[in-house]
Amino acid sequence: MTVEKVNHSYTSEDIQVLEGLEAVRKRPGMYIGSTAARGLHHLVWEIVDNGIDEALAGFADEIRVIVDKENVVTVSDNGRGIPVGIHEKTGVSTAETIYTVLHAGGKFGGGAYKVSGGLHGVGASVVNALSSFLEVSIYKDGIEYFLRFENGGETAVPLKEVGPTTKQGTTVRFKADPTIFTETTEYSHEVLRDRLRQMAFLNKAIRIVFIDEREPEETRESVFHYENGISEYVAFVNKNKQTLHKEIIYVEGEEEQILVEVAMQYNEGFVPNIYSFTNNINTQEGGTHEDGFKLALTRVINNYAKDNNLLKKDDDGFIGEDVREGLTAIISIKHPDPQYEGQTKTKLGNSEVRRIVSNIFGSQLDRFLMEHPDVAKIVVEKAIVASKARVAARKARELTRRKGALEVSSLPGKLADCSNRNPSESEIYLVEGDSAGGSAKQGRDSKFQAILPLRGKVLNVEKARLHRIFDNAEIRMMLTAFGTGIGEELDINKLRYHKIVIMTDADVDGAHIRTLLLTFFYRFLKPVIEGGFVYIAQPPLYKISRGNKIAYAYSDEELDELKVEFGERHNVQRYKGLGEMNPEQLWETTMDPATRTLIQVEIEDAMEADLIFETLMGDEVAPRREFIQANAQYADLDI
Ligand code: 28F
Repeated sequence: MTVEKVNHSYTSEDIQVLEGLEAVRKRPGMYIGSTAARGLHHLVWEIVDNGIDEALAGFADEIRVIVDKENVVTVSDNGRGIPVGIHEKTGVSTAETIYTVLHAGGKFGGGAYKVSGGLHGVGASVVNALSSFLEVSIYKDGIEYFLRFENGGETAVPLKEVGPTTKQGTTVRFKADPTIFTETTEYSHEVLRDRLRQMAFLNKAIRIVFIDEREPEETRESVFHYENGISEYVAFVNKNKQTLHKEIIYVEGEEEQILVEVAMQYNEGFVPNIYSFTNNINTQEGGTHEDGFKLALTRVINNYAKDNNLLKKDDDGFIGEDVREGLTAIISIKHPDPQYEGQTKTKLGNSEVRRIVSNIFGSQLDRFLMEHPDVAKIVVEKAIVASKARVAARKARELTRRKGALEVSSLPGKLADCSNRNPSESEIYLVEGDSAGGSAKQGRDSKFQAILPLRGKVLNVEKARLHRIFDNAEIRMMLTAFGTGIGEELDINKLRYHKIVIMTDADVDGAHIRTLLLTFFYRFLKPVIEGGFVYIAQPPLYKISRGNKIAYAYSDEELDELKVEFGERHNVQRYKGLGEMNPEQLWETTMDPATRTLIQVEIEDAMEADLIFETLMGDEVAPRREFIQANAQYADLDI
């Protein structure tokens, strides 16, 4: 790709001295959102983004990320190398300035723009401020330079020449400060791997090498390089799905300095999977690029169907939903000045983008359909089936609504509700099995805890159309209890419990039921997950006792520790299911707010979560079996 103004040469005026790094250390959350795992990973993204920018500017094509056993991270690129001259305003090197002055980057100076990042682009100095040490090596015009900071950005070694080199680029090595990241300084292999892979999908010219020295040999090194970029991303998302046509539709264009890329492919499923990105950031709330795509898709398919007599001239035609059933699409744009809106600032607001994406994508899709009549026929037939199903679904929904099945006035009989009517103080436990449900009912605090026992495996939502969802008794009970409604009619303000706790056995079946529930929430009650209302209960795996002394272990490690503490002659009971605990034990270990551990369900990245669901729910049996086997212990779904 090309980016305008890349040859802008930086002068001191570009760097505005704003505030010192102490501000960052005092209130890290303000700069990186959190000091938990998420904020920790943010440090890596910040440095990686700088390398990606150098690549998008056309000067680098490889980024390497290494995590060593001590969780020290090394990121390097093969670009021009950070400028080494003395900076006019600060009197120290530009490299040192970039790492010690807040907001010192092209971004705030005008001129060249950052393509990558943007949403989090807080600057390299923030990473320095939050690191116990940070080193920069610069390989530029045959000379290697080095500088080092300690204790959150104090210059320990100012820029110095090391000697001659044949290399070219920038390498940054840092260790997150454990006094800031008190929860953890350990990176997640999966989080790093998934995002780096995504970066490679989104930037086809870039090769990303990820080396995790904490991993066994087989998973230590990953190389991500996708010459076909987002087309390969679509193939990746669809890999466990039955696709309807082989060729992935790919469109690219540029207008008013805005680069647009779209890739799409239909599968046999019914749920749309549309993911949009602006400057490599997943715009989870969508925005004008997604709007433009949807408008053009509906318009072009309708026109094609009518022009080719696949629809009658006076037919009402397809609505947007009809042409999006079973569609996997990636929309990626690069914009010099993105404006974000929405609750989580992940909705693109620039209004010109709607028209531009619609033009570029619309005209090229039109042409694609003309040139590929076989694919066009499949797409139109799919939309015809979808539009018929939509009419049927509406009738079914009206029927259910008339019956009052979704009214709170008819709360399900199996629900043991709580007496508190204030949602922010109320919890509902979704409990696997009637017997555990019984224990939970007896053990709970009925003032604020409601219990809903769920029998059997909840409907596999992935395979069912919306109208069939309403036929499922378990689903209807849940929806009635929650009170929000579903899909486009969902009103989060009507949610009757601000904690929805999934409590399943610590075995494969329990993991499966939990995944099914999460799929259902993800597909139909997404705002409930996004609002942070969904939790997973952590029942103990073991009870250890000696005489009157009792303790519970939630992991094998914990059990080992307790065994030592309890000494000889202790008794260990392994809980195979919730049903083996009596009501008091269930309360004490899993339900009492004073002692329990709840894991809040987060969808960090909707796409990765979807892939997990897809692996479990999709039509292909083999990957599902593999997944369950690999996670048999206590399937950690990473969500
Ligand atoms: C591992 C992380 O940070 N790579 C970078 C460059 C190259 C230039 C640059 C960076 C100076 C004033 C901003 C070189 N030559 N990888 C990286 N590579 N920064 S960061 O310039 C920074 C500007 O404000 C660079 C000519 N122009 C720019």
